[in-house]
Amino acid sequence: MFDRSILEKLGIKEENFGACTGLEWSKTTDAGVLEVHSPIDGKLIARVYQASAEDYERVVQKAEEAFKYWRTIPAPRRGEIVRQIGLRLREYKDLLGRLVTYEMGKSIQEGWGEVQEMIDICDFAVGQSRMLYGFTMHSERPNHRMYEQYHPLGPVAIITAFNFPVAVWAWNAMIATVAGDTNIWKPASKVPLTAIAVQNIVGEIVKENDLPEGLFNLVIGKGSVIGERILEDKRIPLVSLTGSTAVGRHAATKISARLGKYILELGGNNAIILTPDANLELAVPAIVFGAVGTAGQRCTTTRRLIIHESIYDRVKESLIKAYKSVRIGNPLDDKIHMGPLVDKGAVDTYLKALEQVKAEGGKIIYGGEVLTGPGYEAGTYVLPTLVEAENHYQIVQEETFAPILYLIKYKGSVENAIEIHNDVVQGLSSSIFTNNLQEAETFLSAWGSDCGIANVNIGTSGAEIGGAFGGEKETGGGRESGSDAWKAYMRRQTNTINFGKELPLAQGIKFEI
Ligand code: UN1
Repeated sequence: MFDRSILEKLGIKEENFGACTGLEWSKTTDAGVLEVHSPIDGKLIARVYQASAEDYERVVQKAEEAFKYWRTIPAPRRGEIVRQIGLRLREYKDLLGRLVTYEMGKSIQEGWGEVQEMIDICDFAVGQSRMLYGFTMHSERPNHRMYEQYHPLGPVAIITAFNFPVAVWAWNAMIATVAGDTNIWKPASKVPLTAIAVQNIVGEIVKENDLPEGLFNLVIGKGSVIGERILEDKRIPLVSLTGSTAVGRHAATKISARLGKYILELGGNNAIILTPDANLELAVPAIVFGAVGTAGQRCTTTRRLIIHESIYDRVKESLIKAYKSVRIGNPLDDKIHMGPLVDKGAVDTYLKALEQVKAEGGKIIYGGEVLTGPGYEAGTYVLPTLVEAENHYQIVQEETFAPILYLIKYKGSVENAIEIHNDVVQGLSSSIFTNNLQEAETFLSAWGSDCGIANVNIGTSGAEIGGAFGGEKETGGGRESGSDAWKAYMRRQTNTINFGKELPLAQGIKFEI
């Protein structure tokens, strides 16, 4: 069902190289090779020769050189390049979306959605390129003026995860580019081909505009070789990393040791609260999309449902019914809701989590199986699963990247639900379904949800790019994408200018010589 001519149209060969500085690709063949298989049918898509330490060094040098040029270009003109990237992505939306789906396994609707997310952030970044605002302040000294400005930061490393192989790069890279930074992208080794395709698309724009090598760099390589170097590299002032909390903790320690900056977007354990006033006609599809979309492998996936006891049985029955209608299969078919998990390792993780939840007293009420038979030969398709559980179970406290939804009962007021809701270490996304204003506002108040994202009457996943994306606690605290997230990609400078003939000191200090 996957038309292999798409690969050629996106510049992907049978054998590909792992590092690129814009147009020029590395030639290294002895630093390990990735064999990229589709989770859909298990077939080999292509090979990628990983980048070596020398390739990395070349990339960083080019990124540094290009930065010296790029920071001198006016921000709106940097925005013009991003505008062209957005236009080109529109042309490639169908092909790139199909490759995202074939390489990673999310439904084609979500594959296209992911490319749309890239296009949206391009549009956003173009506008932002004329709005890199600082404040002006009133100086306490006569004939003095104070203001602040935002300057480009330097080469920014963007380390992305397999679940959003291209959109998360775009959130970071398009904002970094208008900010005047250069980019070094390390994609997840499970999904290097979509990154190569994007690098080729951006490469066309680099060429057409006579831009220097080093503005957009890609480096596909081992964590132990490339990842560790990035974390320790003083030439990289900012690292934006999406991944597990364990990886983020390690990264933060290393980057902090050199006093570098980081944006971390780590695990979520997102919940939806259903109060007695919830409109279940809205809630049920939102829950199913949130729990089953991307086969439960979004950071924002709905993992816990906190349901008022008075509607618990009704919700449970509606969900079982809805889960029975989820179409699971080849995600390239646009009628399919849920494709495979990313690989067999992810299937093991799914099965182990279910064993554990049963051992802790949980009860599987739907799903819990690996699918077999025609269409499921790859061994990567599972049934989305509903489990009755309690919030304090160890496994419920963890983020399991699989379509497992825990149903948890609460009694009494919304405050009780919020207490359960916040009683996990992660803090990414959250939502409440209610038509009761007091409950909704309590959930959004300072003593409500402790997450970076809190929604009312919509689900936990599928955020728009215009908002700042990220979360609190062990989710890492970083913010990417919209709102004023751009500030993290720039260095801030406060300027005081004396246009008088005296030199008054602040705080009224007298110092005469
Ligand atoms: C992620 O899973 O890392 O809000 C990103 C969403 C998407 C992005 C998720 N816009 O679900």
